[in-house]
Amino acid sequence: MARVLLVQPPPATRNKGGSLAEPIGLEYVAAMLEAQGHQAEILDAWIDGASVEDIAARVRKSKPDVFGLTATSILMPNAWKVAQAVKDIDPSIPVVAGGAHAIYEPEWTLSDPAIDVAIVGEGEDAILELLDVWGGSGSLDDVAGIAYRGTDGQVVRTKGREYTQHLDRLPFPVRNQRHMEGYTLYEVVGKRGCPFKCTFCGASADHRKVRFRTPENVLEEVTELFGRYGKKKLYFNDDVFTINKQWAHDFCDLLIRRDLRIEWECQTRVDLVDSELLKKMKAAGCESVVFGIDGGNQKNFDLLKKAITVEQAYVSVRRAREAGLAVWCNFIMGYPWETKRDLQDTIDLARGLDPHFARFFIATPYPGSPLYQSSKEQDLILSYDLATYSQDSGETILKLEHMSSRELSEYVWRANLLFYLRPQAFMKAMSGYRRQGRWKALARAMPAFAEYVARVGRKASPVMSGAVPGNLPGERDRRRAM
Ligand code: B12
Ligand code: SF4
Repeated sequence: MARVLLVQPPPATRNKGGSLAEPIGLEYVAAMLEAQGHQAEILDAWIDGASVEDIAARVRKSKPDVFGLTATSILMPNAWKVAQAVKDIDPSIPVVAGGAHAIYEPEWTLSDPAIDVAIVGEGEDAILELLDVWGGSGSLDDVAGIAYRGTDGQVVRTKGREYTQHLDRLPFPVRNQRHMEGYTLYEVVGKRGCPFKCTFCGASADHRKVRFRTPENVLEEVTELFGRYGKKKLYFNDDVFTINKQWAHDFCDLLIRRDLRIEWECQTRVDLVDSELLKKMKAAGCESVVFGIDGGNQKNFDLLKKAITVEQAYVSVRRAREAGLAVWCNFIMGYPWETKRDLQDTIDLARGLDPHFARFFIATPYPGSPLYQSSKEQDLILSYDLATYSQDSGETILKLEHMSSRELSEYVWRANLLFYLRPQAFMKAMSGYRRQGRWKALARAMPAFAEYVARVGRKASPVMSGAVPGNLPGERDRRRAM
């Protein structure tokens, strides 16, 4: 039996790139470890408000046999700091890192010698095999889907690991009471993978085959979750919730039949919904839906390989509103080739679609995405310091062909103002809050929203963080202070 400490490192910057989100990858890994008789403990530095020193203190106290980290690219600089702190305490503790950065950039992940192994794919089975190796049986070479530093210091990638085909076989994520009280929403993963190839997205790089849990299995997890920690809104982490409409229908039918009155939110694509499905989602408790629009005109949709049309965007946003859902639309501005006309098209499209909420992000070449690859090849990336990928500064890290970084920030700033400073947008945002039953959340978010407006006013960073609808800026900071 091994004792494993699993850690989500502290957020890198003030704009933590989202919300207080459950480190669900770690929770899945912990579940598999516990199911096989190991002991796993999760330290989520975001919700625990833990610094690198706090994590080091925990390592000193609990002396784990193995130390695991999860990180997207923007979290990687802090993951390296944490890994170094562990090695300073005891260099013999194996340190393994998983998550998006390890999947897409294992060599980069291992560029800091404090990390011993990168998990290149799913981690539930890989960690068990690693424990066998570190327990004395077999060698790292035999563990599929990892990368490690060989004796000559060179990174060795082992053969690829098959993605888990039958997701129902995975034990439900391990959560703990204190953390669950803090999260604004509970996160659930109904399916894994996405077959689309949007060029700005990491998920498109490994063309993961979509695999589904059965609706019954998802509901069993949710029932258990509510039984243990009380009822809360759910957020489906699935890349595209309605990727298979039949699955979405079956899931909603089940919720309606069982009359569980669960409130939930999800993200999907404008080409994969219709009125019947959207109405059924609403009847099954869905309160809001996030559409990734990501561009402002057909030229950009095509360049981005979005595989959607402007018309589909109009039709689906309208249908979602008509179904009674609060609608969020995400936009990305500042692809290297974009002209000021393109940016104006994005602003016009946002206003024309008229969702309840719109978020405008600055195009960022996240490692793993085709945008990263092409920008790197064309020497368009201004910074490889991952801490700068958080959009915190409001400056782009891409070389823009048709404008300066400052001009782009101003367009993003203008997009927010022109979208929200319309009487109907204000009314809509209010009705969005009402539909989501979020009056308390609104009250809590107000001071942070005022801070955000002030920030925009100072032109410090026009990017509104809070990637999950329930988590407007401020909610997570409030919780961190707890
Ligand atoms: C839902 C989601 C979110 C949610 C919540 C995420 C969360 N709970 O942490 C929200 C909306 C908050 C969010 C925010 C952001 N996200 Co996001 N997100 C996702 C999404 C769609 C699903 C993540 C998920 O739940 N996966 C399911 C779990 C089970 O998988 P997993 O986390 O990968 O974990 C498995 C393995 O990686 C491995 N593993 C992971 N950690 C560890 C650790 C150990 C020790 C081991 C052994 C194994 C292991 O085992 C796990 C089980 O198999 C992914 C896309 C994707 N399909 O991965 C993007 C994705 C991860 N996000 C991305 C980005 C860019 C962001 C933001 C920066 C966006 C922004 N501009 O604000 C922020 C950053 C947040 C952060 N943590 O730093 C990128 C990351 C790209 C990159 N190179 O880093 C992705 C890949 C999508 C994309 N656009 O490219 N995100
Ligand atoms: S943006 Fe969405 S649809 Fe496109 S590849 Fe990424 S997860 Fe898939």
